[in-house]
Amino acid sequence: MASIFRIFQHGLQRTKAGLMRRLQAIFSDTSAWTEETYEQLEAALISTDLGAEISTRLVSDIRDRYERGLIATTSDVLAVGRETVLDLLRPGDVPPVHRNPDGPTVILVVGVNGSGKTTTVAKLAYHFREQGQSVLLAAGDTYRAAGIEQLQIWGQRVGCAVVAGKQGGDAAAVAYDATTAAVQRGSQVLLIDTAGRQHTRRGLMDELAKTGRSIDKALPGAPHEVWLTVDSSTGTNALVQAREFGRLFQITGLILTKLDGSGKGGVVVAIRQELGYPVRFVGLGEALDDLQPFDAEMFARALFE
Ligand SMILES: Nc1nc2c(ncn2[C@@H]2O[C@H](COP(=O)(O)OP(=O)(O)OP(=O)(O)O)[C@@H](O)[C@H]2O)c(=O)[nH]1
Ligand SMILES: [Mg+2]
Repeated sequence: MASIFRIFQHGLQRTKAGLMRRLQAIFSDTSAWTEETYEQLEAALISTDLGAEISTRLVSDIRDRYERGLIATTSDVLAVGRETVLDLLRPGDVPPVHRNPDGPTVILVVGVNGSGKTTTVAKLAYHFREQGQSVLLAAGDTYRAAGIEQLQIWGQRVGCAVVAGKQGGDAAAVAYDATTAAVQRGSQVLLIDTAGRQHTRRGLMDELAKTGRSIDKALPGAPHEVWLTVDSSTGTNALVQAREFGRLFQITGLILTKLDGSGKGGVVVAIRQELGYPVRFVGLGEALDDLQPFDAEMFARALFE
């Protein structure tokens, strides 16, 4: 298996390549750093979607160190970037995943259309199976044609049973049945897929809240974790989505999908900084083993080393 660092490096290569190209252009023929250098540097950082606030702060930190004669090269700039990003991700403050000691740990996966919920549920199933845990899946997307079938196909691939209802049926009822089934079967993890919904659609958001309540009815205290999938390429809109879903549930983690395809890996840091939600996993490709537990240090190194 490739080392975790290599996996992050690979997944972040577009973000990194874009950043390096800009940094080289800025520093290749710059003997003394000027106002223009800092402006370009800020633009380069913003292009990774680190966000304006973090980018500005990073640049002023770099400027300060340069003026005090502490740094002088591109690799010094990268080192400051790495250090700052790691600091902002606060890996030491990420609470462990809430596990239910007396039964299934129920994890509800929510997010806007196409953000990667269903494939993430499959990848998570694979992850927990690899850890030797018994996993049950729930096809809570009763809206989209083929939404149920898509999860069933994944279930077969991973070797997990899937609780499903009818298309057009009541998603909250499926979630209730699946939770009851997970208890009866003695499953260790229940992963519940949900229909994609725009955070601006009130009716659909209410239905999601109802799904949450029916899970709690089937197993008081559940869901134990609510994970929001966010497509990393959505940039700052990811912040809006996270905020809106956060009104329905206490979001306990984020899953940043499609980091491999976007040049905007910095959004991970912006969300952590603004909303405090910890990143649990990142999606670095389409294969089952392309979902990686988030590692702040590997992330910071892959971006800036
Ligand atoms: N490259 C890459 N593709 C991904 C990743 N995660 C998901 N995808 C792709 O994104 C597309 C949408 O994924 P789904 O899992 O169907 O998304 P969803 O949120 O369930 O979509 P809806 O149910 O329609 O709301 C699929 O083609 C996935 O293969 C990732 O981390 N990297
Ligand atoms: Mg889906």
